[in-house]
Amino acid sequence: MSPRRTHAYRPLSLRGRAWLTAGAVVLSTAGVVTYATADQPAPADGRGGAEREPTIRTVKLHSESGGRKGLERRTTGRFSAVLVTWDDPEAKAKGTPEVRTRDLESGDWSPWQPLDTEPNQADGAEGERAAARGGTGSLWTGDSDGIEVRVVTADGEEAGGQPAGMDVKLLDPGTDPEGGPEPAAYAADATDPATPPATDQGTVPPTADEPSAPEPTGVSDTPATPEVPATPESPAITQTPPVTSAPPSPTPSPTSTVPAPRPSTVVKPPVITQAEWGASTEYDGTPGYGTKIDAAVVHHTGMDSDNTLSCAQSRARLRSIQQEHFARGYYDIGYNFLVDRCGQIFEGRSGGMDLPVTGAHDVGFNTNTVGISYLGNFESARPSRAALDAIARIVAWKFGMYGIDPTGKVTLTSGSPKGQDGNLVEKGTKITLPRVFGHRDTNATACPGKNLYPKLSRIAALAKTPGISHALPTSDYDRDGITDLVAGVPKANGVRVVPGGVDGPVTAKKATLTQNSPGVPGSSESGDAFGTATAWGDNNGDGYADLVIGSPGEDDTDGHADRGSVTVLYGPGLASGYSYTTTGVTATGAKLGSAVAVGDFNADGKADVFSAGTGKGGNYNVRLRGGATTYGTLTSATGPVAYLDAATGDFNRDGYADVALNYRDTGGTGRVVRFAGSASGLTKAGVISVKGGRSLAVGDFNGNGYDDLVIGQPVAAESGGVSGGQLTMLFGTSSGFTTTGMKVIHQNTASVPGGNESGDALGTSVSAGDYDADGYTDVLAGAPGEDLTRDGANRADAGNALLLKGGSAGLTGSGSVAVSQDTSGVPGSTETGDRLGSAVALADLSGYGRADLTLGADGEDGTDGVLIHVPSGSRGLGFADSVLYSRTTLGTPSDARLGQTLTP
Ligand SMILES: [Ca+2]
Ligand SMILES: [Ca+2]
Ligand SMILES: [Ca+2]
Ligand SMILES: [Ca+2]
Repeated sequence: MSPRRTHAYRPLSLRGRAWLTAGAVVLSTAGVVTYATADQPAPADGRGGAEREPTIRTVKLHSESGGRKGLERRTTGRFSAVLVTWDDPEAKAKGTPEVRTRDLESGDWSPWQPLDTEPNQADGAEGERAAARGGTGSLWTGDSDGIEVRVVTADGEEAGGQPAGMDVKLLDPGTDPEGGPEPAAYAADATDPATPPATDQGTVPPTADEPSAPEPTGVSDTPATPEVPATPESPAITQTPPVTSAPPSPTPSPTSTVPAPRPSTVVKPPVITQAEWGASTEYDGTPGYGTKIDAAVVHHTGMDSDNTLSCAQSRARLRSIQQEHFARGYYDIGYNFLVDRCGQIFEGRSGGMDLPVTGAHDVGFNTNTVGISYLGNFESARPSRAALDAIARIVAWKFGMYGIDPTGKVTLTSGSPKGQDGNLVEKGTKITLPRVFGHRDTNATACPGKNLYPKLSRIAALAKTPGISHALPTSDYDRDGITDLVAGVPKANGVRVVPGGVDGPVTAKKATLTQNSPGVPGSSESGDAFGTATAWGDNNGDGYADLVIGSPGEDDTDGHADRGSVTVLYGPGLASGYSYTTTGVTATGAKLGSAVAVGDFNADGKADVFSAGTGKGGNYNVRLRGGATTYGTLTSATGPVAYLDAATGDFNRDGYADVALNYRDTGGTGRVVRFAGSASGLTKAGVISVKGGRSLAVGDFNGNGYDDLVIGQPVAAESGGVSGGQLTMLFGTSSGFTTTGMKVIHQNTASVPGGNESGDALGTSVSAGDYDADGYTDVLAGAPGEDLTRDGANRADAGNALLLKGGSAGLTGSGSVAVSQDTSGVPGSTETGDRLGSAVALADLSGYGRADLTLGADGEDGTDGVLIHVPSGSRGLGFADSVLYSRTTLGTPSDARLGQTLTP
């Protein structure tokens, strides 16, 4: 084993910011205040440090000759977002207000960043009140303690003639609220009391229900409220502008009458409430209500800096947007809902998520619409699949209260004059629009951005699918916005859970789960193979990912050896849940839990569990939430099949999650069987015409909204194809998979690094994720049998992995990258038998929207095994920031073959 690094690192998305470095000059002149920086830096994710209340500081800009306005560099209190405001709402800044800020941690000054003017979008009385001041939108700066402001023309000259009363508001969103639900008490799931006779396929009714997770508790009803801190003595510091009274509203006329909530035909998606994201409840007014919901208006926040946030920072960003909206005179945050790229949904404006609360997001059209904003600038960024799905779920739930067709059209009447704050439609004039439209359809704005706007029809179509009530896929058990890593160590009957973090997986918070862990059902016995297969999904519908773990070597208490079992552990505690075993097939040797997958097959809002076993010709078990089980065999053979792997997605885009299952039949041929979700559950749809292999992954490789399948086929004798292994990609369609446009990729494919050699075993492992945030799912595939030459010597089975890019034509060889321990920056070096690529995961473990590479090498360090994490950031793959997790790092036993299995 060669030298390795286990240093901490920061992802490229942070490191890559090309901040100009300059001395932290603090200018102090008469009447100008420099702030003391007494605040202690806290972690970037706002957790774990000292609690801080949200605060807003206002600093007046200086008047300079010729009516120029600005602010010299100065040290300030801590803030994370800024906006510039001025007295006359009708006035416009001459040119563009720009800021530079000093990073709290590094002390580096940022380059100049523009602030976009954002017209007030409120109507009626709120509009009158909000019209008291002009201003820009808020810019997320990251944790900062210094500011410099200027207003410049396009050629960079400071511009004169600026509006009176210009100031900059420094927004400190404070820390995330503490608290979360207590782990559910463990209760064992009842075993099916009457096992039906063994048949090829069958169903059993639900037995005892799974224990349900508690409602979130411990969340304060009165979270931290924004306060203006004790201000240094200076006339330059003022409080947020006082609330002014507003005259009665003209049309449209939201009322203060609170309507009765209406039930929806669609299950409510998991929403992070105002209390959970730490909203202020010091509202500046009382939002009114419409009478119904007619349409959804989709927005983006439009700031490039929002594209650089981790989803772990979304809660803080929401608090800063609420602070901005307060500062601009709104009653509360203007949007009704917000989403982020990870698919987290946040409650926006208060007043009742299930009511037609009038927002402040689209002047003239705030009444009887729901405003949904996606954090980010989608003029530049590409929307994520998770976010589009989340928006569709909100639309469907809200529309389901009123029986509205999301793909229909609606005629709306403008309630504010044309030209007011960008409104395009004269007051009283009717306009016919899609039920899901963009802000730019009614306002002179680019919002929701050129990359999101074309997706609105897809959002509407998704919202209309019969399976729209589906649980949102999640791999985030602690609900901090970041996918969490799981490494199965079945030889040691355990799994390691390493939570994601803004700087990558947080090994200090790693957890070891075995059947002897508190709250985990069963007990650990030699040969259980607990951890052979693992999958994330939200089984109890509380928004926290739950972990499903297969133990194919588990014996039952009646003496059936290797019957196998499946354990479900609820997030965030992973210390409660239930387990179950086979139904309906011969018990001994069934080995249930050889493969598992989690998806909402019947789209009731709670994810269900699919599992399969190798025994008895292969068998499967579909357990819907609530316990109803269907089961069957894979083949008519009596001997064992091999190499099970399951993956889930929505191949026909009907909203119901589907499953693909790989096995090698008793004749030695690889097969893939497709299962289709529907309102009644998951049913076996048949073996597909393309041969199987040893691994499967699902993603939307061509970005058309249908999930596609990639089959890893490492062994020619099982799959056909080339001797060194290959990948076969099939497109999903409205009727399932099609071989039309099917792609086969191997190391002799054009643009793919390396060359095909017998025994490379490319496709032993595959995983799907979007590593470059272009909206197309990419694939990471392991070739643990790849021999590599280092220092003139052949290193047999050193192993490597291939990263293949998705695009409008799906996966091709174009742009593919090979990664091994000889890649510059990757820890260690290639050695005989390392088997890098024994398992792979392509998952965003830092929340920046780019999937990182996690590679298992189960033959490294003898048979101890290791994991290697290669982050992906805005500058590309961060090989130099790769980290190796050894047996010592993760606390696995020796010879346990860490790196044998990874989730997803
Ligand atoms: Ca997480
Ligand atoms: Ca859950
Ligand atoms: Ca489906
Ligand atoms: Ca991609």
